[in-house]
Amino acid sequence: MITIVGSGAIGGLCAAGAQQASAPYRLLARSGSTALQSVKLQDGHRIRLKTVTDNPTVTLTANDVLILPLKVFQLSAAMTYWQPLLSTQTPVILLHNGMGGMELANQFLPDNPVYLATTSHGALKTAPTEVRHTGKGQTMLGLSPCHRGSAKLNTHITTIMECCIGPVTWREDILFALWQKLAINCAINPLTAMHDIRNGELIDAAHRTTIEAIIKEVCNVAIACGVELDFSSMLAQVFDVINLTADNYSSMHQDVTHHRPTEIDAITGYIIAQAKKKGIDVPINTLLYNTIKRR
Ligand code: KPL
Repeated sequence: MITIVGSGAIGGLCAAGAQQASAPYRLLARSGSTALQSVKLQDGHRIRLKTVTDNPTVTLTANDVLILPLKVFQLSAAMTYWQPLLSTQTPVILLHNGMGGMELANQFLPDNPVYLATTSHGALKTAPTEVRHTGKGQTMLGLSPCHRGSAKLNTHITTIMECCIGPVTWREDILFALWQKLAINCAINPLTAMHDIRNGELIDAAHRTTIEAIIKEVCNVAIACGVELDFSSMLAQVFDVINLTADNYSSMHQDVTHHRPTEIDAITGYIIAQAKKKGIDVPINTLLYNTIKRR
Protein backbone atom coordinates (compact mmCIF):
# COMPACT_ATOMS: atom_id res chain seq x y z
CA MET A 1 0.00 0.00 0.00
CA ILE A 2 1.26 3.49 -0.88
CA THR A 3 0.59 5.97 1.91
CA ILE A 4 0.72 9.61 0.83
CA VAL A 5 0.69 12.21 3.60
CA GLY A 6 -0.69 15.75 3.55
CA SER A 7 -3.06 18.02 1.67
CA GLY A 8 -0.57 19.77 -0.57
CA ALA A 9 -0.80 20.17 -4.33
CA ILE A 10 2.02 17.73 -5.14
CA GLY A 11 0.64 15.10 -2.74
CA GLY A 12 -2.69 15.47 -4.55
CA LEU A 13 -0.98 14.83 -7.89
CA CYS A 14 0.71 11.71 -6.48
CA ALA A 15 -2.64 10.40 -5.25
CA ALA A 16 -4.33 11.13 -8.59
CA GLY A 17 -1.50 9.30 -10.40
CA ALA A 18 -1.83 6.26 -8.12
CA GLN A 19 -5.58 6.26 -8.60
CA GLN A 20 -5.31 6.42 -12.39
CA ALA A 21 -2.77 3.57 -12.36
CA SER A 22 -5.09 1.54 -10.06
CA ALA A 23 -2.24 1.30 -7.55
CA PRO A 24 -3.37 0.68 -3.95
CA TYR A 25 -2.97 3.96 -2.06
CA ARG A 26 -4.41 6.10 0.68
CA LEU A 27 -4.06 9.83 1.12
CA LEU A 28 -3.86 10.86 4.77
CA ALA A 29 -4.50 14.48 5.66
CA ARG A 30 -2.28 15.80 8.46
CA SER A 31 -4.29 16.34 11.62
CA GLY A 32 -5.91 19.75 11.66
CA SER A 33 -5.69 20.23 7.88
CA THR A 34 -8.53 19.98 5.38
CA ALA A 35 -8.39 16.77 3.36
CA LEU A 36 -8.07 16.96 -0.42
CA GLN A 37 -10.99 15.51 -2.33
CA SER A 38 -10.20 15.91 -5.99
CA VAL A 39 -7.61 16.72 -8.63
CA LYS A 40 -8.51 18.41 -11.91
CA LEU A 41 -6.27 17.13 -14.68
CA GLN A 42 -4.99 19.18 -17.61
CA ASP A 43 -7.52 17.53 -19.95
CA GLY A 44 -10.35 18.73 -17.69
CA HIS A 45 -11.07 15.35 -16.06
CA ARG A 46 -11.62 15.44 -12.31
CA ILE A 47 -10.22 12.55 -10.22
CA ARG A 48 -11.98 11.93 -6.92
CA LEU A 49 -9.39 10.88 -4.35
CA LYS A 50 -9.50 8.15 -1.73
CA THR A 51 -8.74 10.42 1.17
CA VAL A 52 -8.75 9.08 4.71
CA THR A 53 -10.02 11.80 6.97
CA ASP A 54 -10.61 10.09 10.29
CA ASN A 55 -6.83 9.81 10.86
CA PRO A 56 -6.60 6.16 11.85
CA THR A 57 -3.33 5.03 13.37
CA VAL A 58 -1.87 2.88 10.60
CA THR A 59 1.33 0.92 10.87
CA LEU A 60 3.44 0.24 7.80
CA THR A 61 5.50 -2.81 6.90
CA ALA A 62 8.37 -3.51 4.52
CA ASN A 63 5.77 -4.01 1.76
CA ASP A 64 4.38 -0.50 2.17
CA VAL A 65 5.76 2.81 0.95
CA LEU A 66 5.45 6.16 2.70
CA ILE A 67 5.49 9.28 0.52
CA LEU A 68 5.99 12.57 2.37
CA PRO A 69 5.26 15.37 -0.12
CA LEU A 70 5.56 17.91 2.67
CA LYS A 71 7.45 21.16 3.12
CA VAL A 72 10.76 20.90 4.97
CA PHE A 73 9.38 22.76 7.99
CA GLN A 74 6.61 20.13 8.30
CA LEU A 75 8.97 17.17 8.19
CA SER A 76 10.20 16.99 11.81
CA ALA A 77 6.63 16.68 13.08
CA ALA A 78 5.72 14.18 10.35
CA MET A 79 8.79 12.02 10.95
CA THR A 80 8.28 12.12 14.73
CA TYR A 81 4.71 10.91 14.17
CA TRP A 82 5.57 8.21 11.61
CA GLN A 83 8.82 6.84 13.04
CA PRO A 84 7.17 4.50 15.62
CA LEU A 85 4.57 3.39 13.04
CA LEU A 86 7.11 2.23 10.45
CA SER A 87 9.16 -0.91 10.10
CA THR A 88 12.81 0.04 9.60
CA GLN A 89 12.35 -1.66 6.21
CA THR A 90 9.55 0.70 5.07
CA PRO A 91 10.81 2.87 2.21
CA VAL A 92 10.19 6.60 2.72
CA ILE A 93 10.16 9.12 -0.13
CA LEU A 94 10.70 12.83 0.47
CA LEU A 95 9.41 15.24 -2.17
CA HIS A 96 9.91 18.90 -1.41
CA ASN A 97 11.44 22.14 -2.65
CA GLY A 98 14.73 23.23 -1.13
CA MET A 99 17.09 21.30 1.09
CA GLY A 100 17.07 19.87 4.59
CA GLY A 101 14.86 16.78 4.30
CA MET A 102 17.75 14.36 3.97
CA GLU A 103 19.37 15.63 7.18
CA LEU A 104 16.06 15.29 9.06
CA ALA A 105 15.57 11.77 7.72
CA ASN A 106 19.09 10.95 8.81
CA GLN A 107 18.15 12.10 12.32
CA PHE A 108 14.64 10.59 12.61
CA LEU A 109 14.73 7.61 10.20
CA PRO A 110 18.41 6.58 10.04
CA ASP A 111 17.66 2.88 9.41
CA ASN A 112 14.95 3.18 6.75
CA PRO A 113 15.56 3.19 3.01
CA VAL A 114 15.00 6.90 2.27
CA TYR A 115 14.57 8.32 -1.23
CA LEU A 116 14.80 11.94 -2.35
CA ALA A 117 12.73 13.30 -5.21
CA THR A 118 12.22 16.61 -6.97
CA THR A 119 9.56 17.34 -9.55
CA SER A 120 8.88 20.00 -12.15
CA HIS A 121 5.16 19.19 -12.42
CA GLY A 122 3.03 22.29 -11.86
CA ALA A 123 0.10 22.05 -9.45
CA LEU A 124 -2.09 24.58 -7.76
CA LYS A 125 -4.59 24.38 -4.93
CA THR A 126 -7.71 26.01 -6.29
CA ALA A 127 -9.68 25.36 -3.09
CA PRO A 128 -8.83 23.73 0.26
CA THR A 129 -10.13 20.42 -1.12
CA GLU A 130 -9.08 20.69 -4.77
CA VAL A 131 -5.84 20.65 -6.75
CA ARG A 132 -5.37 21.54 -10.41
CA HIS A 133 -2.54 20.01 -12.48
CA THR A 134 -1.20 23.10 -14.26
CA GLY A 135 1.83 21.80 -16.08
CA LYS A 136 3.30 18.46 -17.11
CA GLY A 137 6.81 18.02 -15.76
CA GLN A 138 9.15 15.27 -14.75
CA THR A 139 10.48 13.81 -11.54
CA MET A 140 14.05 13.04 -10.51
CA LEU A 141 14.47 10.28 -7.95
CA GLY A 142 17.44 8.83 -6.10
CA LEU A 143 18.52 7.14 -2.91
CA SER A 144 19.45 9.48 -0.05
CA PRO A 145 23.25 9.28 0.20
CA CYS A 146 22.83 8.94 4.00
CA HIS A 147 20.66 5.81 3.69
CA ARG A 148 20.80 2.22 2.51
CA GLY A 149 18.78 0.86 -0.41
CA SER A 150 19.23 -2.03 -2.82
CA ALA A 151 19.08 -2.35 -6.59
CA LYS A 152 15.77 -4.29 -6.37
CA LEU A 153 14.17 -1.76 -4.03
CA ASN A 154 15.42 1.18 -6.13
CA THR A 155 13.66 -0.31 -9.17
CA HIS A 156 10.48 -0.94 -7.15
CA ILE A 157 10.41 2.66 -5.83
CA THR A 158 11.02 4.02 -9.34
CA THR A 159 8.01 2.04 -10.61
CA ILE A 160 5.82 3.36 -7.79
CA MET A 161 6.86 6.96 -8.37
CA GLU A 162 6.41 6.49 -12.12
CA CYS A 163 2.70 5.82 -11.58
CA CYS A 164 2.32 8.53 -8.92
CA ILE A 165 4.22 11.40 -10.53
CA GLY A 166 6.05 10.23 -13.65
CA PRO A 167 7.90 10.35 -15.88
CA VAL A 168 10.70 9.50 -13.46
CA THR A 169 14.42 9.59 -14.07
CA TRP A 170 16.49 7.56 -11.63
CA ARG A 171 19.49 9.63 -10.53
CA GLU A 172 22.58 8.18 -8.89
CA ASP A 173 23.58 11.84 -8.41
CA ILE A 174 20.30 12.95 -6.86
CA LEU A 175 22.04 15.67 -4.81
CA PHE A 176 23.19 17.31 -8.05
CA ALA A 177 19.58 17.29 -9.33
CA LEU A 178 18.39 18.76 -6.01
CA TRP A 179 20.99 21.56 -6.22
CA GLN A 180 19.88 22.36 -9.78
CA LYS A 181 16.27 22.61 -8.62
CA LEU A 182 17.42 24.66 -5.62
CA ALA A 183 19.10 27.18 -7.93
CA ILE A 184 15.92 27.43 -10.04
CA ASN A 185 13.79 27.97 -6.92
CA CYS A 186 16.26 30.57 -5.55
CA ALA A 187 15.83 32.59 -8.75
CA ILE A 188 12.10 32.23 -9.41
CA ASN A 189 10.32 31.83 -6.07
CA PRO A 190 11.36 34.91 -4.03
CA LEU A 191 11.26 37.27 -7.04
CA THR A 192 7.77 36.21 -8.16
CA ALA A 193 6.52 36.43 -4.57
CA MET A 194 7.95 39.87 -3.83
CA HIS A 195 6.90 41.44 -7.16
CA ASP A 196 3.53 39.64 -7.15
CA ILE A 197 4.00 38.30 -10.68
CA ARG A 198 3.62 35.05 -12.64
CA ASN A 199 6.79 33.08 -13.46
CA GLY A 200 6.69 34.25 -17.09
CA GLU A 201 6.96 37.92 -16.14
CA LEU A 202 10.55 37.26 -15.03
CA ILE A 203 11.45 37.28 -18.75
CA ASP A 204 11.27 41.08 -18.55
CA ALA A 205 14.78 42.51 -19.06
CA ALA A 206 14.41 44.45 -15.79
CA HIS A 207 14.88 41.19 -13.82
CA ARG A 208 17.84 39.84 -15.81
CA THR A 209 20.66 41.35 -13.69
CA THR A 210 19.07 40.18 -10.44
CA ILE A 211 18.52 36.64 -11.76
CA GLU A 212 22.13 36.50 -12.95
CA ALA A 213 23.39 37.71 -9.57
CA ILE A 214 21.25 35.13 -7.69
CA ILE A 215 22.52 32.28 -9.88
CA LYS A 216 26.13 33.47 -9.65
CA GLU A 217 25.93 33.41 -5.85
CA VAL A 218 24.22 29.98 -5.79
CA CYS A 219 26.85 28.52 -8.15
CA ASN A 220 29.68 29.91 -5.99
CA VAL A 221 28.17 28.29 -2.89
CA ALA A 222 27.45 25.01 -4.70
CA ILE A 223 31.03 24.78 -5.96
CA ALA A 224 32.37 25.49 -2.46
CA CYS A 225 30.15 22.60 -1.27
CA GLY A 226 31.64 20.30 -3.91
CA VAL A 227 28.72 20.49 -6.39
CA GLU A 228 29.86 21.64 -9.84
CA LEU A 229 26.96 23.87 -10.91
CA ASP A 230 27.85 25.73 -14.08
CA PHE A 231 26.66 29.37 -14.21
CA SER A 232 25.72 29.53 -17.95
CA SER A 233 23.93 26.20 -18.01
CA MET A 234 22.10 27.01 -14.74
CA LEU A 235 21.01 30.39 -16.12
CA ALA A 236 19.73 28.69 -19.27
CA GLN A 237 17.79 26.17 -17.13
CA VAL A 238 16.21 28.98 -15.09
CA PHE A 239 14.98 30.70 -18.26
CA ASP A 240 13.72 27.37 -19.64
CA VAL A 241 11.61 26.88 -16.49
CA ILE A 242 10.41 30.50 -16.64
CA ASN A 243 9.22 29.90 -20.21
CA LEU A 244 7.74 26.45 -19.54
CA THR A 245 5.84 27.64 -16.46
CA ALA A 246 5.13 31.17 -17.73
CA ASP A 247 1.43 31.16 -16.76
CA ASN A 248 2.01 29.68 -13.29
CA TYR A 249 2.34 31.41 -10.00
CA SER A 250 5.31 29.95 -8.11
CA SER A 251 4.62 28.03 -4.91
CA MET A 252 6.14 30.86 -2.88
CA HIS A 253 3.91 33.37 -4.62
CA GLN A 254 0.92 31.19 -3.69
CA ASP A 255 2.11 30.85 -0.08
CA VAL A 256 2.63 34.60 0.34
CA THR A 257 -0.73 35.38 -1.32
CA HIS A 258 -2.56 32.97 1.02
CA HIS A 259 -0.59 34.09 4.10
CA ARG A 260 0.90 30.61 4.54
CA PRO A 261 4.44 29.96 5.79
CA THR A 262 6.87 29.91 2.86
CA GLU A 263 9.77 27.58 2.02
CA ILE A 264 12.28 30.46 2.03
CA ASP A 265 14.36 28.88 4.84
CA ALA A 266 14.84 25.65 2.87
CA ILE A 267 15.55 27.49 -0.39
CA THR A 268 17.36 30.86 -0.09
CA GLY A 269 17.99 30.29 3.63
CA TYR A 270 19.87 27.08 2.84
CA ILE A 271 22.18 28.95 0.43
CA ILE A 272 22.81 31.65 3.05
CA ALA A 273 23.60 29.03 5.73
CA GLN A 274 26.04 27.16 3.44
CA ALA A 275 27.61 30.47 2.31
CA LYS A 276 28.20 31.42 5.93
CA LYS A 277 29.96 28.10 6.61
CA LYS A 278 32.19 28.63 3.58
CA GLY A 279 32.83 32.35 4.17
CA ILE A 280 31.14 33.44 0.92
CA ASP A 281 29.15 36.69 0.52
CA VAL A 282 25.64 36.26 -0.89
CA PRO A 283 24.20 39.81 -0.73
CA ILE A 284 21.40 39.40 -3.29
CA ASN A 285 20.08 36.17 -1.80
CA THR A 286 20.29 37.77 1.66
CA LEU A 287 18.25 40.74 0.46
CA LEU A 288 15.59 38.45 -1.04
CA TYR A 289 15.53 36.29 2.10
CA ASN A 290 14.97 39.32 4.35
CA THR A 291 12.30 40.70 2.02
CA ILE A 292 10.30 37.46 2.06
CA LYS A 293 10.78 37.05 5.82
CA ARG A 294 9.22 40.50 6.40
CA ARG A 295 6.00 39.53 4.52
O1 KPL B 1 9.16 24.66 -8.27
C1 KPL B 1 8.63 25.71 -8.57
C2 KPL B 1 7.78 26.33 -7.55
O2 KPL B 1 6.92 27.13 -7.88
O3 KPL B 1 7.99 26.00 -6.38
C3 KPL B 1 8.94 26.37 -9.89
C4 KPL B 1 9.97 25.53 -10.62
C5 KPL B 1 9.47 27.74 -9.66
C6 KPL B 1 7.76 26.41 -10.79
O4 KPL B 1 6.80 27.32 -10.38
